[in-house]
Amino acid sequence: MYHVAVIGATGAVGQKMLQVLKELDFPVGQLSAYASERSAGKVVSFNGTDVTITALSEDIIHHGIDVALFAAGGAISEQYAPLLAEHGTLVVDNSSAFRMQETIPLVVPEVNPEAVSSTNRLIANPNCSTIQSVVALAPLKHLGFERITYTTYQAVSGSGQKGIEDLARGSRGEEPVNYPHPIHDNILPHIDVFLEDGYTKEEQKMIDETRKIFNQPNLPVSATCVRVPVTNSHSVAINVTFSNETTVEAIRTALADAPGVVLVDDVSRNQYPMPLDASGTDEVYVGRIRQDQTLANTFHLWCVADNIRKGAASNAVQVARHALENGIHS
Ligand code: A2P
Ligand code: 11C
Repeated sequence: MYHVAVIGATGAVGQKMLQVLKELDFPVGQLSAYASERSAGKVVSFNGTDVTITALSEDIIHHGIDVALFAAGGAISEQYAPLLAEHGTLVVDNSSAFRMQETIPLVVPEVNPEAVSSTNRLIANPNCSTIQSVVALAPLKHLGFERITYTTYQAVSGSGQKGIEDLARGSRGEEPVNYPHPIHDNILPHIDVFLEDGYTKEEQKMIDETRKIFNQPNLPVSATCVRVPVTNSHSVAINVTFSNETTVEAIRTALADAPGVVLVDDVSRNQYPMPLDASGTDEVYVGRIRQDQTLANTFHLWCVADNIRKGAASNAVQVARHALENGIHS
């Protein structure tokens, strides 16, 4: 059994980590919850028990933590995650701070478990949109990826509690606080900051992380990331070109057998993946599989997953479990 810490335990992802640690039967001997000074003394619930929040400080290295799950944003991760890892804690970081560092594994257990080596105590959790996309694509890797494009439809829960509140505000006719425009009854082709080339950072994360996870640094990948007025679960339209010929039926067969994937693809009965069905689960749902009529060996896939669970909390817990099973922490 392990002493497990959740950093950012009052946030949307941190709260879900507490729930998922229990639901996925993670071997928690002791649970410690950390957040900012503002939350010190508040309580959160783990496995039916109240846990008092500790204000995060460098003292944490003396708290005997075996496994730390970080969900308090990049700046907090930069300050504390390497420090804890140096002191022997296995750290899984949900921020983007370390994802593209060469020596730090970026892991989705169903996709690239081999990226975890026994020497690395700091492991990065990919972006939520990336996680569900690579889970949907991994079973097709044997066909050879030539090119991938993503168009996302991302829920407001991806922005944390403040995104959910802006959608609620809009539905009451109030102005947004978190987003630059109303999200209620609207869509925003804008997630994270704009970069010099006109892409957003969210789009660039999907591009870079896909290349790293599939170990194809030069793979042509492009993305358009869009915020939609959905409370929870991201959807991604994927267009993928393979080096080898295949069929819709062969893709369906590969996905039906794949770990972490649920095939929902029966348009004769109006069956396709939707956010309302994905929310509250850890699977990635894939459907609307069809040939692109404009390009050879190219297919469309539609995939939906709970961005707070598989896209963040559940994947982090699964990564920690995988690392422990592989002997990272004694
Ligand atoms: P707090 O509630 O005390 O501000 P979300 O992404 O849903 O907004 O959550 C962010 C999480 O990160 C919260 O748990 C928040 O705690 C935590 N956090 C923010 N700033 C700090 C900090 N300086 N030290 C530790 N945790 C922090
Ligand atoms: C969103 N995907 O929906 C983002 C949230 O790099 O971990 C997660 C950002 C990240 O806004």
